[in-house]
Amino acid sequence: MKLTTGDLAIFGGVHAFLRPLYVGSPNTVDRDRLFDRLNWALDNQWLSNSGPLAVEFEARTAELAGVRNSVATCNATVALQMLCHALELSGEVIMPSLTFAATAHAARWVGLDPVFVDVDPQTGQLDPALAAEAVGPLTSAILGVHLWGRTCPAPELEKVAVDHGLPLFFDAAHAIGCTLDGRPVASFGNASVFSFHPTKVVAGFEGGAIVTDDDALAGRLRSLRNFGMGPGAGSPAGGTNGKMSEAAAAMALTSLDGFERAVAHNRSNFDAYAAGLDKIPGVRLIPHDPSESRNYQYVIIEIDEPVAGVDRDLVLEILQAEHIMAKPYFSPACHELEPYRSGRTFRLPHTERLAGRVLALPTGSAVSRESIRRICDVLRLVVSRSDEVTSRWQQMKGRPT
Ligand code: T4K
Repeated sequence: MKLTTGDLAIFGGVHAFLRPLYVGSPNTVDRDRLFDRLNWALDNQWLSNSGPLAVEFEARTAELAGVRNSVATCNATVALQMLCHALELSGEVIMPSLTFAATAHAARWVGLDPVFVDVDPQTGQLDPALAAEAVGPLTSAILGVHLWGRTCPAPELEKVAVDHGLPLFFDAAHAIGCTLDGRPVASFGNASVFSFHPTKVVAGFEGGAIVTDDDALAGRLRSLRNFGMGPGAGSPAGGTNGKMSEAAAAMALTSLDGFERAVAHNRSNFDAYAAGLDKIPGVRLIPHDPSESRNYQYVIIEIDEPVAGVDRDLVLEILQAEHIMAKPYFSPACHELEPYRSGRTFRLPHTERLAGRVLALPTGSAVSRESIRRICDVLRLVVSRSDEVTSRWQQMKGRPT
């Protein structure tokens, strides 16, 4: 256990972990089951183009999302792009800025202008009242994001969308298996998009899916995914290659088999963080609401510098020196990135504040409760000795103290 600032790796101490602990390490899967599926695909001599494994994965993800259709894709970014085309959007799309760049870039890539709206300062989720205020003559849709697997206020956003006659869709990249008052979050709005990137709770090497109750929309998406061919064809966008391969589907199915185990492990890790971070001044674990069930794949803390005595970026540097590879998800927020940053005249105070304060901590099957205890010990030491930590760091960097 580290007792003094000299024990911290950033000041020459021994790393808290020999091997780096990553945010987003893929959850373990049953390898025999995975190789059985891959062998089956090879024996079957059908490796892509809506093969049996991708079709099975679609059925299982539709059921989990509580909707009739799931359209499996190569990743979530292309899925979002295809969905923008299938919904025939033009002009502006209202969305949060506090999200991964993919949300905004997907819209931009298909010629839409993201209109960024601020978030609730406590939850980090899109503020529906501000979304309503942002609706203008060029608005063609609202795009909600279930950030960190928390639920964005989907029923309130549905009301805004209905009031203004706008389509509503969700970036649910983080939110497979999440529910609000028992209802799968991916069943809100016109459609939702999941990601099955290795960093996600269900991973397909790469992969995505669009889930929807709208059969006609699903038909258009299936055609767009396959070069614009087949039933549902005729989009002005033509089509693309957005298909999920059988190898990705084999991995995603096997990962899905272990979904409940992964969530239970993540939940136990979340509780260990909650206990370990309790009473560390200025370190707030973004909580969950009793109305939600989550997959807990993202554990997010907020560092309140005036209280903690250290800022988020220094905490990040200290943790990484310990081989605790925390990530500042999501900083900078999208409106601070090009191509949105240049010429920007507006501010998003809650987004900017949170983007400067949040950190994702490692979880998933590679992370044990004992590892979490050590991570929390490091955070407690840093905050309890924040003055000493800051002045040593300033000396080390040759900065005036
Ligand atoms: N919408 C939202 C809200 C999203 O968060 C994302 C993706 C998308 C849409 C788009 O989904 P996809 O098109 O990707 O399906 C990573 C992922 O690449 C990205 O998929 C994910 N969100 C984002 C939150 O994280 P980076 O730039 O942070 O990646 P990188 O290389 O720094 O890796 C992240 C962490 O994961 C590191 O700690 C290392 C670890 N890692 C990563 C990989 C690939 C592993 O341990 N093993 C691995 O195989 O974007």
